[in-house]
Formats: sequence, structure tokens, C-alpha cells
Amino acid sequence: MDNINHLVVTAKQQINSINDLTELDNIRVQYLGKKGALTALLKNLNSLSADERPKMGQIVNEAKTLIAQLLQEKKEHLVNAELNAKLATEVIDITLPGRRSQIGSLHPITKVRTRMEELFRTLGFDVIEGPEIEDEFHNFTALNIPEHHPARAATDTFYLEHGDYLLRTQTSPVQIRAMEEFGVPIRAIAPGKVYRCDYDPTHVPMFHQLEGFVVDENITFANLKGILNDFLEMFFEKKVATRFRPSYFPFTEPSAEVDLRCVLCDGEGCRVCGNTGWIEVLGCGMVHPKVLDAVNIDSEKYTGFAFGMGIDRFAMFKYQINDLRLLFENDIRFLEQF
Ligand code: 2NM
Repeated sequence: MDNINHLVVTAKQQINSINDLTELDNIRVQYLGKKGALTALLKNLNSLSADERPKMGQIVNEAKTLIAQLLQEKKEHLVNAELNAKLATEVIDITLPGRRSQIGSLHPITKVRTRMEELFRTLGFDVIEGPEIEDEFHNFTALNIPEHHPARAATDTFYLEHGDYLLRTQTSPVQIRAMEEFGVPIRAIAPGKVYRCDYDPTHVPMFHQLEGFVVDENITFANLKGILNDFLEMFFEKKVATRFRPSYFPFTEPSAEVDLRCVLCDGEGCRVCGNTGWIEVLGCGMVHPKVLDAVNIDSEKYTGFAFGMGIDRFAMFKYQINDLRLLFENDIRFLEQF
């Protein structure tokens, strides 16, 4: 009797003191296994007298049931604890705010370029594109830029290592190609990237230009002035005043530079116009007969006008950006404002 009580108490203590399923199974084997303590006691019943045997049998069986029950309860407890520990490591805080994906926006240069294209389309111009890698004929020779003109120097132009290829320094070679391909009459703009060896506070080696031209019979300087004034008024969304100053380009004759009465101070003088009341916005002129000759267009019969402007400069006026380099640093905090 005492012996059995002691056995149960010890078993209970052992079960309470461990925290591991393998150890728990060792305890089970120790008491209930084939060679276990209780199994031994049950086998021993045979050696008892007939009247002691049932009573003792009952006691041993009760002890066996009790230990089995304790083992089972502990097993459930351990399995649960293990599961809870695993779940705790997998907890997700569903109250955390999600990560938003950033929504992109068009670069201000792209927006202004698109706007300029739209306006010229309404004025009857096609939009044409061409290669950024050009040859000397299309970039210089056909444009009446002489052999030793400084613009051709390697200090001003990016030449490729092989052949006579270079990065176009303006988009006029696109217009040369268009005249070669389509002939006259023609009325188109060529927007795009151009490259020059330049880097200082007001110049970057890659910038954007939009050049336009019309070649047909009876095209005059008056047509040029009309188109440019219309375009500028549409772009700046107000009545503008312009000033055509005589200038020189090899590919146009006569040539002019166009100043716009400052759209910010209306000619009063401010930081944008450098207190002159005028801002220089583009160059233009009547297409030089030699340019038409270079692409086999009869320069006795046809005349044309052409113009070129900086898209980046127009973006700066439009959005009042005072530093050109902001447009090329691609800082998202700057770009997402437009
Ligand atoms: C300018 C200024 C003046 C120009 C000329 C031509 C072409 F191909 F027709 F001859 N395209 N663009 C031109 C004329 C460009 O940029 C300041």
C-alpha cells in the first residue's frame, strides 16, 4: 500500500518537474512500460493469496489509471505550449499601415514638350523624330556649317570613336532627313535630346530642343512672325509682345533672335529677365538656299522659315524654376511637384 502511494507521488513529482515530450515518454516507460514499475506490480499479484489479490489488483489498477491520466494531461499541456510558442513567432500586426506604392508622374520637361507639340499640331505641323547619333553631313554640312566652324570642334561636339559619327548638337538634322525623304511642301517640328560639350551653372551636356520649319512656295518672314507669335501666346496663355533682333546662323538668312516681353514682370524688370524687361526665347530665320540645295529642293521655287527653341528653358519659364540643374538631378521630391 505505502509502496504504491509512494510510487504515485514520485511519478506525479517527476511529471510536474519536466517540460519536454521525450522526457515525458521516458517517464511513461519507467512506470507503464513492459518492464515498468506498475507492470511489475501487476505481475506480482500472482504471488498473493486469493483474498488479497482482488483488493491489491484494484489498488494497482487505480494507480495505473491515475498515472496514465497525469501523463496524458501533461502531454496535452506540452503540445499546447509548443503550438502557442510557434504561433507567437508568426504574429502579424494587422493594424500596421500598409506600404503605399508611389505613383509616378511625368517629368516637367516631358509635360512641356507634349504641350508644345500639341500647340504646333494645332498650327498644322507634323511631329518628326530622328537619330541622336548623326553623321557630319546631316548635323553640319547640309546645314551650311563650314568645315572649320567652331561648332564642329571636338571641344564643342561629342564625336564617337568610330567613323564620322557624333551626338547631334541640334535637332535640325532630323529636318534635313525629312526633306530628303518627303520633299516639299513640308511643315514639321523636331523635338528631342541634343548634346554639347558644356557644363556650367546654365549649361548641361544633354538638353532638349524643339526646332520647326515650313518649306513651300511663297513662304515669307511674315509667316514666321505670325506662327511664332501665335505659338508664344498659346504657350504662355496671354497676349505677348515680341522683339525680333537681327542675328546670324549659317543655316538661315536673314536670321533673328526673338525676345519675349518678360511674362513675369510684363517688362518692368525682374530677376527672371535680369532687369531688362525681355527674355530671349528662340532663334529663327529664313532657311538658307544652300540648305535647300543640299537636299535637292529647288531654292528658286521654294522658300522656308525655321526656328529653334530650348524645351528646358520653356519649362523653366512655365514653372518658374530658376536653376537649370534641378531639371536634371531627378530628385523625386522636386519632380513630383509638377
Ligand atoms: C535655330 C535657329 C534658326 C533651324 C534651321 C533648320 C533647317 F533644318 F531647316 F535648316 N532647322 N532649324 C534653325 C534656324 C534653328 O535654332 C536656334
